Amino acid sequence: MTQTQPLFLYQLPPALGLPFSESPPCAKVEIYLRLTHTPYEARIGDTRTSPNAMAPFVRWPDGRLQAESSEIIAHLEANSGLLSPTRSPLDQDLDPERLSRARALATLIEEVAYDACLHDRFVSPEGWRLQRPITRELVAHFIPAPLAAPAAEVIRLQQIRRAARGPMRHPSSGYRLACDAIDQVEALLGNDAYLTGERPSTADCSIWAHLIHTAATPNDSPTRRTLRRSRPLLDWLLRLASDAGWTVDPGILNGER
Ligand SMILES: N[C@@H](CCC(=O)N[C@@H](CS)C(=O)NCC(=O)O)C(=O)O
Repeated sequence: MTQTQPLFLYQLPPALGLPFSESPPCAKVEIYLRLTHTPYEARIGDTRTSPNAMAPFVRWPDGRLQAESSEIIAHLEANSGLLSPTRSPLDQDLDPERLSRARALATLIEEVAYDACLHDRFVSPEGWRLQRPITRELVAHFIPAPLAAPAAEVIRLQQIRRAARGPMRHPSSGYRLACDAIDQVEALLGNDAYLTGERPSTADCSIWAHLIHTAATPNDSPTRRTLRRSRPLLDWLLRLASDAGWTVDPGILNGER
């Protein structure tokens, strides 16, 4: 009898005292897998073996490799019985109008909040002071330890270039856009438990992964301040983490630790 291969999720390891990946796109896929009770095995991913040279990527049970967090989730949504017969698509039967607003916001957050987070961690001198040991530790998984320090500086330069590819090219207007997007997420959440009402959606997974990293970044920024001011958003971040079976110290998110 042939043994079915599990789904392998290749991702960057946890950092900052959080129990999930230091990379928002990796955390987005992992929370989706957990909320849908999809069986998987998490592995540290070497981006040199990824189809798009980035993490996350997965190895499907048939052996194919696939990258791009949104495409991985879309494939799982479209083939919900693939890995677990009892699994339903996360976005099934949600209010279509609310779901489409949440998805549009997810696209915006992935662009502006992600780049703001890169700016916080890699461009800002204080951010890099705090991020440098995390990046060194990450690269030491893949290359000989003596090369980790110079490699981390190369990665910093790459991330500085990536942070400046969109609105964060002009940090003051970039941060304004990102803060405005966070305000829109708060407005969409309203008094509900999730962005799409009583149940979380794929948009919750995406926005959650980016905003929990914004809140947990150890150095101050306009986006972190905007987020930390919002009790409903902080509660929503903790609620989703708990639904996924993760214990997150609230002090990491609200600065009281
Ligand atoms: N659009 C991609 C973005 C993935 C991404 O940016 N991954 C980062 C980690 S947060 C990465 O692997 N960076 C390595 C690099 O840029 O060389 C997705 O959603 O999967």
